[in-house]
Amino acid sequence: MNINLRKLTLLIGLCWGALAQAQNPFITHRFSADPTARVINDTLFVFPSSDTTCSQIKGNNGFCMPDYHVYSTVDLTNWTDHGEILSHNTVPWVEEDSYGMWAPDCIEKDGKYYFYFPAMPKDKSKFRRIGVAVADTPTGPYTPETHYIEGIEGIDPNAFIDDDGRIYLYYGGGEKLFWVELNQDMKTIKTKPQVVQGLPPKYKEGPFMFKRKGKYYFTFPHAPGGSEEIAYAVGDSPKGPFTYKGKVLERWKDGCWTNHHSFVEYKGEWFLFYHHMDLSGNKHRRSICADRVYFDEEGNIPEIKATYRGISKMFAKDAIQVDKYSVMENAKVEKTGAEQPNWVVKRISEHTKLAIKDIDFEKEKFTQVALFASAINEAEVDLFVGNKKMATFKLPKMKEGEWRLVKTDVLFKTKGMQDLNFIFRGNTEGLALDWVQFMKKDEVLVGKTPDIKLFNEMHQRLNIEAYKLYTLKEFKAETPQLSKHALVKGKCYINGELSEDITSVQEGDVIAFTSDKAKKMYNAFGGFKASNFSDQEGVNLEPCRLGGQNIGYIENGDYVMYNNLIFDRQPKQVTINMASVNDGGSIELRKNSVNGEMLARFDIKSTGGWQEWSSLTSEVAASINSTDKLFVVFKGTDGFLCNLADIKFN
Ligand code: FUB
Repeated sequence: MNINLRKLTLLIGLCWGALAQAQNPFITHRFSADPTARVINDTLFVFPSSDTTCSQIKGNNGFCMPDYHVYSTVDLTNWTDHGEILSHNTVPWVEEDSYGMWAPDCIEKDGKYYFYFPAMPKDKSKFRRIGVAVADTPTGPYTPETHYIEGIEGIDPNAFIDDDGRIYLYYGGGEKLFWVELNQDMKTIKTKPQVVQGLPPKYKEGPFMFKRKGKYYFTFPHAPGGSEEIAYAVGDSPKGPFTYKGKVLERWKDGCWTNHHSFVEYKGEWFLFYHHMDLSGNKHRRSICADRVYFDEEGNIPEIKATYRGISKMFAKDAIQVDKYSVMENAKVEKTGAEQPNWVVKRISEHTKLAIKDIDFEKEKFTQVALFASAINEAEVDLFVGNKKMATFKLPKMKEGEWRLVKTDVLFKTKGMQDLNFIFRGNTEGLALDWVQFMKKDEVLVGKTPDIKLFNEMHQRLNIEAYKLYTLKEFKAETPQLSKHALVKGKCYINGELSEDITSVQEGDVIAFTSDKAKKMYNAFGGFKASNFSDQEGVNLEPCRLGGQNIGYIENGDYVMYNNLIFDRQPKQVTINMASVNDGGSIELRKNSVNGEMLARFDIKSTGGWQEWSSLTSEVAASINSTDKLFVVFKGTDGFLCNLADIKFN
């Protein structure tokens, strides 16, 4: 599989529609670019384009962009994917399978939603034409007009309705950008296209207009040299002319040539939405991000720094991933070597600047704070809330590669929104930070082990959530799984001390596991989720429309293995729930190895969509019992073969 590990991590743990802990990028279950953010009835919607992987070059400029999804949030943290609203094969005037659905926009007028998009026309009259589709709700269904808007051509439409009710459409990519006034029908032009005046030379695209305190802000990606920065100009009329004011977001210097953005005011704050390729490392598979915008007193936009912190809510009571910083200088974010990847801050020195802004302490009375860190020398980390020192972590000398949870009392209690700042002292060579979390006295923090991989396996199998704070009562309620079908042979540390007895946990203790021997078992006859595998090669997890997660991104030769199934009798049949858009290939259930005795075999046939699920049943051709491993092996040719949601024997 060539999906990178950062993606894998971010995909794991998401459920269909709801993407928790959304920092940058904030949509991670699919690639998306060119985000236009709009506030509609107290909800923040984002209308981006979709980047996908084509097995052959399709579309233009290496982009493979078949459709549009719409996303929304009400809390800046949990995003809902409302699914596809339009595709290259659902618009009458668009060339089928043209993969050229570039940057869109959507705007409300008189209770209707007008979705503007550029696409390749069937009549091949121009590189891109601009069309409109109309809906009664922001999430659709959208009905596309049968023909594109006559009289204009180009990419990246942006609609703007001024306070006097006049409607403008901006668009284009090249040395020039254009504006045109639309009729009140929103579907036809009222004036001839005109060049937007006052902009600097060189390539520009993706215009986005907004009005603030009577000023018109004409904003655009601009490539004066190298990749695109986001720039702005201001004027006194939506028709211009504008005065160029400079850049608001620096260009990417890592190979992502494009950027494309929008500005939006939501619940009294301003935000910039944009895209980057950090998740994929591939400039044709971009992901959407957002950061806060602050205007100065004159209405200028001081340069915005792209952060990993993003705009989501972060709470002191949760594990705050230090790599989701707002400001970092003289340090590096690196991936740990663990199988289940994780990012940590490394190469720290006393010159390191590290801040994570806007952490919500709510009204909680936190008395302790824990830092998950690795240090090969004794070092000290001061944690400041604003500019007041709240705690000092004294990190002991650890073994190379060892991670420990270091807990300390806070020097004062705080509440509400606060910024965290870190200062480093001592011998910081080899120092690395993973996460920090605040606790109250009666809480038990189930901490990570020195071995991230083992801990992840533990919490996956025991169903104990990593980073979660449990009250002692909750923790005890969660742990009955330690008995019965679960088997624990590993070590448990309580407050760093090896402990034989997990039930002796006291209030305020920190628990760390160092074994992967515990195993949650599933009844093969009850039906179990494909995602509950014990091992795998090549597959990823993704949100499943049926609930939970399915395994997906499956290619030829990938497999999943289960050594966690209880067979209390010999099964006669097996039923799987799979989805695919392709015909061809097979799913093989085998015993004990990828080439083991065949239990059942299913041909892969299209179900009409990656989330259109279909049940297939087969006789079980060989014996199997609880001591056997079940291998599900995927065979086929190029591309993704199928998704698998669950398996049930009977
Ligand atoms: O996403 C395809 C194109 O790349 C957009 O239309 C441009 O704005 C650039 O982001």
